[in-house]
Amino acid sequence: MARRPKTIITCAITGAIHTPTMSDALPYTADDIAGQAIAAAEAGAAILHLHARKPENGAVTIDPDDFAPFLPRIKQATGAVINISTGGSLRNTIEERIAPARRFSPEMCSLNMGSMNFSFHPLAKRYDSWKFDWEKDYVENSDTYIFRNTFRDIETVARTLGEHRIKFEHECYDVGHLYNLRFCMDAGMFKAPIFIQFIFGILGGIGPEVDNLVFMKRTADRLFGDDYRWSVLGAGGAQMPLAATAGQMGGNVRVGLEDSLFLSRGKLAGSNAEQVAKVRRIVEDLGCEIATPDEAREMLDLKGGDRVEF
Ligand code: KMH
Ligand code: ZN
Repeated sequence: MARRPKTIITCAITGAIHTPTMSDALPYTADDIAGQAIAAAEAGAAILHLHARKPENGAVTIDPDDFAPFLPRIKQATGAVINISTGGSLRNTIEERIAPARRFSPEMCSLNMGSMNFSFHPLAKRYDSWKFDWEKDYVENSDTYIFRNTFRDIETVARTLGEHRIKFEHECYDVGHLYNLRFCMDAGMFKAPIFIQFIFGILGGIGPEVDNLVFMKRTADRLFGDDYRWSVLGAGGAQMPLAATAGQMGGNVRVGLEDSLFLSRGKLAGSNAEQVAKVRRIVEDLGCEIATPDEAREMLDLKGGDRVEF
């Protein structure tokens, strides 16, 4: 039997959905983002997907100056691949959203493959009081957001960041996004192997059922053949169950407090590293080996940690 490829664990450390009220573990100071990212890498994450937060109140920020205090610290302490989000806060232009990646030229960046509703407003009902002023409005008003990722936006990201030889984490929240990606590949925007993050359970995207994962994978097989690697992100309670399914199917997995604040049903995770350790156990129990950062670099054809600008 052919050897199974190793499993790449991505950990998304803080994101732009959850707020400090929702969990004391959600990192938002540079010290905490760096510390949790380093611990996640030590626990087995080969790729660290990073957003920034304002250190005084945890608000989402895409100011490159807010990434500057933690990127070099993470690089110096780990060999992990650093992936900078271009998702922003759902309120920014694409030029603003790619500013951190342009400045720091990481090995990887996220690239969202379609425009959509992207809402987490139901979370607001769970809290009577909030730690910081901005949180309630931010969460409640997410039912008015359109997450804009037009073909022109995608082309801008591909052209601007492609010059930096950045590899993209193509975030696909529904089957149509796979077809958008095929169209962009045919237009010459991306080079194989591409890396697709199948995303399930975001309100506005496809639901977190195993049937949907099988369908996304089958569709991607048809559209991309051997030209792609894939990973699974299940939002909220779907995180670990879908990671286990992806592990069984030979895929890669993404965890982290950006995607779920929980370790298991009703139990908040104490840190990102706890989630990484758990998914690592699951993957290893299934008979798979996890990939080191250098193995992930080879599998995804990355430019190398010595070619970043931080
Ligand atoms: N929070 C994830 C569902 C991005 O950073 O570009 C999507 C995400 C977007 O990771
Ligand atoms: Zn993100």
